Amino acid sequence: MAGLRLAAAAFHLCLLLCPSSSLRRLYDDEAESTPRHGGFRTAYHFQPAKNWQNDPNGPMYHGGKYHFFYQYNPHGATWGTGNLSWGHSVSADLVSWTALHTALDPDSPFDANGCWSGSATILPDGRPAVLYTGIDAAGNQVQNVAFPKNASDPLLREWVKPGYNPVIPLPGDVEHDSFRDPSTAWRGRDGLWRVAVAAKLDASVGSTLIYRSKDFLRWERNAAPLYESPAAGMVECPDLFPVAEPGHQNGLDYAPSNGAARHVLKLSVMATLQDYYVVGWYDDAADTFAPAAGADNDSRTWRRLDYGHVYASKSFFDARKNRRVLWGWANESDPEADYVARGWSGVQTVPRKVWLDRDGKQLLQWPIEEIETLRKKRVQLLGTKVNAGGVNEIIGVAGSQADVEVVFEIPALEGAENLEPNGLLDPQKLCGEKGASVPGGVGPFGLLVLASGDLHEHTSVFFRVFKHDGKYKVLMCADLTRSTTRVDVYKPPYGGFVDMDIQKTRSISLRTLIDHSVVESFGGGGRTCITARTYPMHVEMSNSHLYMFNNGTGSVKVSKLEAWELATATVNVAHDG
Ligand code: DQQ
Repeated sequence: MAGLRLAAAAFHLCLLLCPSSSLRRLYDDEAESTPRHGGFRTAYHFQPAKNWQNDPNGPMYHGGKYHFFYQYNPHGATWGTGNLSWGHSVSADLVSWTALHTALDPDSPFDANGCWSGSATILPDGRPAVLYTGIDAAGNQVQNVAFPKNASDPLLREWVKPGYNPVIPLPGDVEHDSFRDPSTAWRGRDGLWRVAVAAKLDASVGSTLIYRSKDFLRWERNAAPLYESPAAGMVECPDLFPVAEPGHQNGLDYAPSNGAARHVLKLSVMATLQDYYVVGWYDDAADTFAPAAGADNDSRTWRRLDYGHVYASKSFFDARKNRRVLWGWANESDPEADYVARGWSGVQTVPRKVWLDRDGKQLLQWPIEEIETLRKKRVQLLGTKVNAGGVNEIIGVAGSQADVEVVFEIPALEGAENLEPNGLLDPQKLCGEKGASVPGGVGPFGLLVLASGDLHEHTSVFFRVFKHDGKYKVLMCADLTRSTTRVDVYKPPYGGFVDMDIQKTRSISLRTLIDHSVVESFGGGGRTCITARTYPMHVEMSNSHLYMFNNGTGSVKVSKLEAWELATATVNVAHDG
């Protein structure tokens, strides 16, 4: 029987976390897993067979297939060495992917120095079009259009770039290198197309411009930008999308909007490489977006889409399942020489379904249900306790390729630590100061993943409850500081607050997807997400382990824990369509 066991080899962690008397063996299973050969390469996250990838581009559902394009360097594992192309893969289920030839390559005067990010739009006749940024022969950023050569090819293998490109040249008030990343286009009540493009105006004001068009070919700039703020600098990869009523999980495609429909605006802040979003109202008469009351215009004050290592995210409406699906790029965190030696760099998050929480203020994000088709061996525990100082091993699933869902119940909140008045300002710093090894009141409790048997290496994903201004605040952390014994990789503590009423719920859920070098976590039902890249050294010699721990003063009840070992998906195995 699979299940939980005492962290027999937990000596090193317990020096930090717990009195050894508190460790408990619940039940045991000796099932061991064989580490997947190939080190840090992922088993079910999207990666091309080799080379560099960064931003997700033009995801769409068309003709019964999902298409995913991505920033790709066909010549190597770094961004800088080549002029970027659009990689292209297709899938029936967003889990298994077949690689096709690149869709766009930098071979025309209007994109001679690179085919940068962009998006797909399904035209009224069902034909897809992509708008993308070309770095032209003079080094200017311009916006181009491309269409499938043969729209009835089910794989849309070849793409044609009309000679009349660029369709949107560089405007006079924008620097040559600050004009890019067209969004999916949508139509307003006047029947005109709109597209959002990132630009830095007058060398300093980070903006999202709106262009309008009758025919998808000739585009005119709207006088008012959709967004502008001098504070955050250049903001890339804009994504504006409508959301259903709070609490409704269905996604919406673009529809004419009179300002009464809630939309989400997501921007990627270049200075911090972080994605932020805000809920607000978009009006297609003026082409303006009003963030909900109380939201500042500086995008850096908005909610983070992911408090870890995710950038340049992009969503699309999935007509097959009537949902909105979002992807984001998770870059490597080890030195360039290492990923060059591996021959690949960059992964995409798992596709996430996104919808608006009941509070109307925040998104909920959750791995698409198709990921669950990979679940195989399962461990389930109901009504377990993790005592103060306890570290319990979850055994029976391969710790390097797993999906773990756990619900922690908190019997008493009274012991929560006090948070100083400005403690809410920097959750990442707080996670650094109050790591898993710092005993608390209510928490820290959570998971230790990708752990070596002696716990020398482990990534901790955990919660800690604070008292602040008469209320309780839940902090979620993913701490990489002990994730690897290597010193030359970026291994910060990541953190974000979970916007929920813990006093009411008295419980909090955590789902963590573990995939060799990715730890992707969803706290509080997907209110707070943290994606981390990690490079544990023990995987060369031994299996990775999985633990639950509690380093608070009171015990925590685990009302439900389910952990699955995940099968390896067929993702772009060497094959070129
Ligand atoms: N990456 C692309 C740009 C975009 C940036 C170039 C964001 O189009 O602004 O690879 O990561």
